[in-house]
Amino acid sequence: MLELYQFELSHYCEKVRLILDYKGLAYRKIEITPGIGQLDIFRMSGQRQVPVLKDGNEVIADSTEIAFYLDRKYPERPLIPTEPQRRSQCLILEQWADDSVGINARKLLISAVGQDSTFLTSALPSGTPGFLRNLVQSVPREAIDLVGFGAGASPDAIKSARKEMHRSLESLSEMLRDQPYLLGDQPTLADFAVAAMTMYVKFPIGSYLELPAAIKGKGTIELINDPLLKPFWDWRDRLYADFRKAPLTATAGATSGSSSGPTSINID
Ligand SMILES: N[C@@H](CCC(=O)N[C@@H](CS)C(=O)NCC(=O)O)C(=O)O
Repeated sequence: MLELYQFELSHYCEKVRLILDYKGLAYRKIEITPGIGQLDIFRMSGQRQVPVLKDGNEVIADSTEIAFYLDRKYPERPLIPTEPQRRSQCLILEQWADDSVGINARKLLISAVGQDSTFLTSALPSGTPGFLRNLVQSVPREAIDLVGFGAGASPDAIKSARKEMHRSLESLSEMLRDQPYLLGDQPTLADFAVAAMTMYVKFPIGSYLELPAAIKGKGTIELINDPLLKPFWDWRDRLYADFRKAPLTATAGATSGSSSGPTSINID
């Protein structure tokens, strides 16, 4: 069976999970502990980031490389159009989603954490004792803002990330006005990249991810509730309902001693 080495709360990993589900490929998730668990990832793939996909003896790192690999090896339900113009549009949109939407979404997550401490505790491993959870919940707002500064998310940066994200979601809503998917009648890699990269803007509501109930459907309120962006959120809900599957198998622990529940993401 395919093995996905991942962080449950990583949007790049979510992109690969969406793709695997769309293609109907069964896979086992292996949750990696940030830091120590990444040593195994380095040994396996020559780099430290997740997602990494293992298919027999093949090891593939990077969500885009994984998408190309899966389309080559499992051509049923293709992701990347073959017609040159649509192919270029698909790849440009995917790259934009990874680079621009994904990075702004990370900044917005930092801001959401500052506004609602549920986000912070939800990033803790599932076995974290209650007293530690309470301690984290009581971290003052100023301390969280400081961490945000450290991660390159000053209040100004968050403000412009919100503005850029609004503009992006508005354009995407416009693209979806007369067609069901970003490039026409069939979903492509562009749809799955955009859907995954907006995970931190609004966490999916269904039980697709191992998320605490308290943060499902939550995110950046202004962007979730803006009626102008409704076509975008309707499209994402439909994409999840039609293609994303609820987890089939329990999360397995990696050899390096990873936890079995969602673990914290590493915000660069
Ligand atoms: N370009 C990569 C980005 C992967 C990435 O940034 N992964 C993050 C998790 S969201 C990671 O592994 N961070 C840990 C680290 O950089 O040490 C892809 O598309 O897969």
